[in-house]
Amino acid sequence: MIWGVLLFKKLLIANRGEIALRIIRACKELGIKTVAVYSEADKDSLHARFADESICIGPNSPSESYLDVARIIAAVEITGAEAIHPGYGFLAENADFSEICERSKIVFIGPNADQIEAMGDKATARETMQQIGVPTVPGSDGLVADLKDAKSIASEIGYPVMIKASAGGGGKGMRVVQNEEELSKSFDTTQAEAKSTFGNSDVYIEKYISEIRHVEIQIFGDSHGKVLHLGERDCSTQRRHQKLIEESPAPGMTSEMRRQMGETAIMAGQGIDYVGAGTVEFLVDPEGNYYFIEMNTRIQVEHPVTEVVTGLDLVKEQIRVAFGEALSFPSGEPSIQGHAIEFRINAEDPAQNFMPSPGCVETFQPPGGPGIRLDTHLYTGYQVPPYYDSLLAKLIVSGSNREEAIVRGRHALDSFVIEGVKTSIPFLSDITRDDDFMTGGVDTGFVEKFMQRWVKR
Ligand code: MV4
Repeated sequence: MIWGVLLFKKLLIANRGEIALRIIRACKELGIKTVAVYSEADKDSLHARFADESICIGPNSPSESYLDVARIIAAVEITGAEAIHPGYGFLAENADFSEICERSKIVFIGPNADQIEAMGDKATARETMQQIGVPTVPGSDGLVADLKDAKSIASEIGYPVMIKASAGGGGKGMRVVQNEEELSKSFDTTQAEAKSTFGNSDVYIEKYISEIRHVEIQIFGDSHGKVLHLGERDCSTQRRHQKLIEESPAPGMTSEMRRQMGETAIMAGQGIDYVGAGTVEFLVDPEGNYYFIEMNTRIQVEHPVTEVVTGLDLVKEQIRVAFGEALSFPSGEPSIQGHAIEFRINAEDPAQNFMPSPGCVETFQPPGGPGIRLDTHLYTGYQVPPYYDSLLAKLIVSGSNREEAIVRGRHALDSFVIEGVKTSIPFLSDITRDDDFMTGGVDTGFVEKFMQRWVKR
């Protein structure tokens, strides 16, 4: 047992849904008591039931509950919790929140404000990575001030280019332009949109790379200066920047590429003295060249894929390193066993352009068997509220190789019964039967092409 962790007794979870349950599990294993916070819409939720204590912090709207810093700090004070786990989304990448915790002597399970800020501003992140020697996409050195500046950079690197908002990320606030005429039309608009969406008009430019795969490396740092990596996840199966399927290892990845990209991701983490779980996102082109695009300073939705192929518990490790423990993970290249695939099951109707489908879960019959993990907060009779993201469950399947994982995934999806709300299950099941998906030749354009075949089916 880890003595340092045993010295602390109570952790508050500033989140809801499946990730709140995932954090409760980690705490049970570490012998830490948990406090759940919940909104009125979540009064009958499992996270409020399974935590040792729970407190209602406000009405349905996220801004008056899970995003309200004052209410969450008040819940910490009332319950005497010593730490906060923010999960993903909500306050997880809010530098001010991390700093408020630090100043209030509450352990924030995540990086400090400086580390969050270093990566939150995408142009700064890009410049920092360039200085460290991490490969970035050809483009501007830092911000682009005006159209004249933009034109000169674009003609140097060649069209098409992308204009990206520095305060954006995850696909928000970006535009592709094919030539100088389009650049002239779009530049000021992109700046103005960035200003109105993010309150910051800063933009930068990158060469547009097509036919890419989205490959991200999981890293972990501790407060003793150590940073290691846990291999990659391929997240190319996305629709409108919403990931649908993630897997590890990435199809087409060689151990030499993993070693190189892993080294690069560690350099990125060390360059900002990173502590905690982080993800370094790369674009990978068909020749295998890779470029840093963003870093996420939180535990990600798809972390179980890495847990399954490494056999490690990332949430327990987050808690340990936040309390100053040294990383307990083995050093050196990670040992990857078999193949894991995560299917995100959302309360959405794929036949209606993925329209959200809240309501009552009348039947909940989950799949099981070898190589099946299900992270979910559902139960029969659960009311899916319309106020939050539509993730209902994460089905993580594994096998000794990709083929076995796909077959298990297909059968698990087909035997998974959720009635009362529409879900993405049938759509995901059809993807597991697709030739392009099965051969692993999937890039970020896959879902759109698949949709065209799917609607005509
Ligand atoms: C790009 C790109 C092509 N070239 N940057 C989208 C999300 C954000 N993390 C970065 N994104 C992209 N940046 C350059 N210079 C294409 C995308 C992109 C994408 C990236 C990852 C996964 C899916 C994507 C879907 C569309 C566009």
